Amino acid sequence: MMGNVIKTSVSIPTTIYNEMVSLMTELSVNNKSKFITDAISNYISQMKWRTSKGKVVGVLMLAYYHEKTMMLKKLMDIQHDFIDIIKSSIHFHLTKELCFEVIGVVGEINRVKKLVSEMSKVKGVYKFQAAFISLNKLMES
Ligand code: NI
Repeated sequence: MMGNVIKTSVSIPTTIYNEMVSLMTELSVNNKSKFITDAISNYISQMKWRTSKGKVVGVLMLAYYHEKTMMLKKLMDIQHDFIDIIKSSIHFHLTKELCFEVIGVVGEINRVKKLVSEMSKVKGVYKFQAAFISLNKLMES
């Protein structure tokens, strides 16, 4: 049960709205307000680390086609530039062409933001996602 609620009005692109409705149908979810609340809540926790201070810990996930050699070199160069905060990485060969990589990162927020920004600028990466949490918060709880 939700506590105090606020009624608000937002504009959503039709394509996103339709995707939401079909996902709700697939998942047998009827409560649109709860669905949107959960989505916003997830997004907030996904983005919150960017406002934290001190150290953050998390992973970068990338999917890419390894035949794009220029992109691959750029990805490697960036990782070598950030060896001070990159702790580990795992590479999965998904298909003959497609690779999936998870890069483990621990470091000062500004340094991590710089890495995420550099990585996200690399053209030709099929999927890129960053998931981080504040190390301070983690140690408090
Ligand atoms: Ni591979």
